[in-house]
Amino acid sequence: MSSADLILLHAPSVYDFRERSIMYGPVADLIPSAPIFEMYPVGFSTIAEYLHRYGHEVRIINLAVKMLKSRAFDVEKLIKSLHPKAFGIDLHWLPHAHGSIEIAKIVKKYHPNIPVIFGGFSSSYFHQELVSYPCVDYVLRGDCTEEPLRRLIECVKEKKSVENIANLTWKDGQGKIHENPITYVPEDINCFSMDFSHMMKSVIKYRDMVGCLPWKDWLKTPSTAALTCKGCTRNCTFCGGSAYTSKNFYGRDKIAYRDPERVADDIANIQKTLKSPTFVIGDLRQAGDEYADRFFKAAKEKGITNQVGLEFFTPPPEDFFKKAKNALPHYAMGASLESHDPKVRKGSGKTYTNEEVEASIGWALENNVERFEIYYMTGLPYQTAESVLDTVNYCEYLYQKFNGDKRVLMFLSPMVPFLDPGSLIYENPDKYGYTIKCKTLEEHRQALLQPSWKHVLNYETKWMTPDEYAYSTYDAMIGINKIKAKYGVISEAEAKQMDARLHFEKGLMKQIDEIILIEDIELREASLNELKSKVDKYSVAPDANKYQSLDWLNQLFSGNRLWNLGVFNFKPLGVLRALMTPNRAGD
Ligand code: B12
Ligand code: SF4
Repeated sequence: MSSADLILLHAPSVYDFRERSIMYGPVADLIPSAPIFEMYPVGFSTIAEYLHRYGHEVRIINLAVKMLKSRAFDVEKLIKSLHPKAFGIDLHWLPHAHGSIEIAKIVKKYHPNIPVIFGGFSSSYFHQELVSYPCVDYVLRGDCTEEPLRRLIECVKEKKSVENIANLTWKDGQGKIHENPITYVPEDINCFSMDFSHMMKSVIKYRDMVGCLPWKDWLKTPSTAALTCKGCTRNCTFCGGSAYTSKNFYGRDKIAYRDPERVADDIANIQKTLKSPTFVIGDLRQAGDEYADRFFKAAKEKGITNQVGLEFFTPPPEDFFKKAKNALPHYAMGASLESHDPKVRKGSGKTYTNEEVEASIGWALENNVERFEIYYMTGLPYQTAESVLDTVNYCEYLYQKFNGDKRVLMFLSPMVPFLDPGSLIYENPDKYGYTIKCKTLEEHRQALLQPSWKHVLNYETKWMTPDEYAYSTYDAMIGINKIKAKYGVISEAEAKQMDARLHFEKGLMKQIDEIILIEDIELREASLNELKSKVDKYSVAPDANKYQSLDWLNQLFSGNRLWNLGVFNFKPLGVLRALMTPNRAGD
């Protein structure tokens, strides 16, 4: 089997999660990943495609999925057997602070002379501390690393100096740290491509299906993404991808867009291979209504029939939904309202009103939207326990207003496990009424090992004690679940399972709170370990099911839908087509 030039490894959030007893709670309730965040960054695909274009072979290995799928999977044995020119590890999301560095240590143990490259948002934020770990050689900063990484791989291959590579933090032979400025910040992202066929080629080339999976249950409920931009025009106060964070920490002054025709192309290309929903990342109206119009026109011309998920940052007007209906036979909408409470929503950086949102929901429902997902979050500025519980009443009000329309789906989760570093709140905690409990990368690494999610948090707000925060969040989730069952949005059986899980976790949290008061360290550890099978039940057990985020996806793939004639178009002809027609936008 040929060896790749670069092997990209994705670590679990906590490296030894298979041994540790940690109650992760609802940390990953609204995403497809399990609570060890086994999903790798979309950027792995753009990196793989870009480097491949320049003749460098890239292999992606999702170690986290392999570990989740098999208790017996031996990480060290696999890493020992690999011999690329360089290893890349993502520390994009801060929740990977523990796992990513532990994996880097293993790489260095077996391959002391193979360079280890880190990248991603959290790597960029903590780059100096990160490169000071002996197991890390290079950190590539910024939100676009494809080109600097290409140059770095060439320098590694040709043993050349890296002193002129943009965005690179590196150590020289004497261990001195150098910080090359962030000068590679593309103004548009047309030259990158989410080449999905790379994943399938890799499966065949390395005979490793599991290692390529974006997340554990991807084969059961596949979905894909299409990117409209890098950076953001908004400043949500809790967000580490905001305009403020991008400018101050990733060197980006201005958002970079992908041409809307290319976004439509990306979706059409995915459709050649898969009958799965594609989520368009970023509000189509962020660059103005003309951008959205161009996207819809191109989507119609391409004949996109897969379901397309759209999100909004500000509620769209009626016209938008008419155009969506006309262009896309299957579309869904999603929005993070954060709270129903105007003061809390404003504190999170969003200024639109409930009336504006409700008008948009009405127009979407009239214009054939297939799902309208609404997300709420807890742990925000001005948010009291009372306000959290009031959100439940607002959910009921919405179902009443829209006659119990089952297309309206509501979800709530806490801001977990961390408040994003680089966000407005993280950088100005006093101003927003927060206390930041972890400042360094190492503090975050240690926090991740705490026995329950309430203790992992890197922040506290002055509006709720940690207990008020955790319990009001659970109570609101329980309340919303009941309302969804009442209006038939979820089945009685699903509601019962979810309810059982939430009460079970509330109870466990109380038990853990008592155990951590035990002074005898050995007895404390033993008592925590006794809970291991219980804490894993709804999180990292191989058959765990979170019951919140994926119920609609499960329905999509089990219901009698158009695209449910078999999820994959590539069996077997599609595989060949995908293998033979690489999608290289920007070539
Ligand atoms: C889309 C998105 C998602 C998607 C996932 C898409 C995916 N698989 O990548 C979903 C909705 C599932 C998601 C989930 C989460 N997200 Co998110 N997400 C975003 C969003 C909106 C856009 C990111 C994006 O599309 N990037 C574009 C792609 C193409 O590039 P990329 O993946 O970033 O990769 C590039 C660079 O980062 C870098 N890079 C990345 N990895 C590596 C590795 C190496 C070796 C190198 C060299 C370079 C490199 O190079 C890549 C190519 O240029 C950002 C906000 C924003 N404005 O950016 C938040 C954001 C990244 N997410 C964030 C968070 C916190 C999360 C969650 C932890 C939330 C949660 N508790 O559920 C989870 C974690 C998911 C998991 N691993 O299981 C934070 C991260 C802050 C931080 N520093 O930790 C952000 C900044 C804002 C936010 N709060 O939402 N997210
Ligand atoms: S949360 Fe707000 S600031 Fe962050 S990416 Fe989304 S819209 Fe932009």
